[in-house]
Amino acid sequence: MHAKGLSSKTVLAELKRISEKDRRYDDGKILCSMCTKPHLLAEKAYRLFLSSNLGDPGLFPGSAQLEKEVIKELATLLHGENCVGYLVSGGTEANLMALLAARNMARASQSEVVLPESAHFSFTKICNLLNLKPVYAGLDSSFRVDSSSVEKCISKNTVAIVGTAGTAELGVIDPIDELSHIALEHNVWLHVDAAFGGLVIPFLTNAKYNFDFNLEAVKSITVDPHKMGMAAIPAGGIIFRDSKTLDFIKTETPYLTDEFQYTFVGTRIGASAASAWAVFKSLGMGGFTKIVGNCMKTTRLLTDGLKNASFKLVVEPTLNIVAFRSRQSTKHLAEKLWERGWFVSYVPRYDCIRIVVMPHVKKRHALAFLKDLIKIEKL
Ligand code: 0PR
Repeated sequence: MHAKGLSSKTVLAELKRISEKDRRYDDGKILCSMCTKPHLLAEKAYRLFLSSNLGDPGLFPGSAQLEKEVIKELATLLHGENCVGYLVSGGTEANLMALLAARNMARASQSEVVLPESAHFSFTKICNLLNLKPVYAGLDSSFRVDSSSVEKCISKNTVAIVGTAGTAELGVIDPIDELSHIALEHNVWLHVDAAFGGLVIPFLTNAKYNFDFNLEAVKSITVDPHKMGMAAIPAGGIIFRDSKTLDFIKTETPYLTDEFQYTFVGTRIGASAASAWAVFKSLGMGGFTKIVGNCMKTTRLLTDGLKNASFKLVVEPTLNIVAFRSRQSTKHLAEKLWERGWFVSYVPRYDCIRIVVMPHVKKRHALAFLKDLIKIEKL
């Protein structure tokens, strides 16, 4: 640290210079991210609530109200009108809180969780933290979890089954209705990781999927405003069907303004709640439907372009995620794309390039990408 502080002008100039090293969503070249440029109102709302802390809600009742209202919006969207929940740091913490509740409620001696092979890597961290044994179920030919494999994985130690509504790598939706039957039959907790899909699937106009609290066995859902919700980071969401389950995750907070906390993170930014609240109010169902519709249109434009250029899709996209392979080395192609400023993911599990068509990826970016891709592949 400097002995004497620098002037604001110097500090800001330095920050500006360093910030230029970061990639910008506006360039339309970040194709590997599930986050996007926050909605303009999200940014403004964030600034208004910058110093509020949801970890001590007695001091910030306004922010606490916003959190409640955002959770209510999310729960209603997912057909869980009487559900409860919290805004957390992201999908990882949301999944953690769900499995913590399931594990503590079941009280098995050696707890196991049945996970699709395609589950997000956050579950590896969570199993490690909660001392849960992951038991992996296989996928079917369309990369959805195979429900007969899930059923075979269940034992007397199973505390939860997880299904994903919008997998991170391919955007596939597991057959949550089938998982719900299995969970009911075996009386185990069903958690749905809809971190990404939870704010996409309800707005699809030409396909309907049953994946939420409409299904009786679904006890908890992860749904993240900081992904397709266009809220500022960090804004994850965990929703529980039943308020009684909160007893299994509560921690006493002896000297704070609230008696208990129900999240892993203690000090939580109230600005996240304000930013999600602003987006929901400003866009409404109509606004989200339009944004998701545009993402899906761009997704189709990309898939058609890829097919015309003889690239092979791993699977037809369900959501706004495209996965494809090159005729030569896909990994090498991904590296060449990065060198030329196209930021794509290479997914080793499927030996494919993944593109997430977030709202910042416009039609013109997709067309420019296709043009460059065809050139780059020939190099
Ligand atoms: N569940 C699913 C289905 C996810 O896709 C993700 C994150 C998580 C849980 C975990 O969420 P948090 O990262 O909020 O804890 N999916 C993205 C991914 O792994 C996260 C991401 C976002 C990665 C932006 C890169 C990036 O630039 O692809």
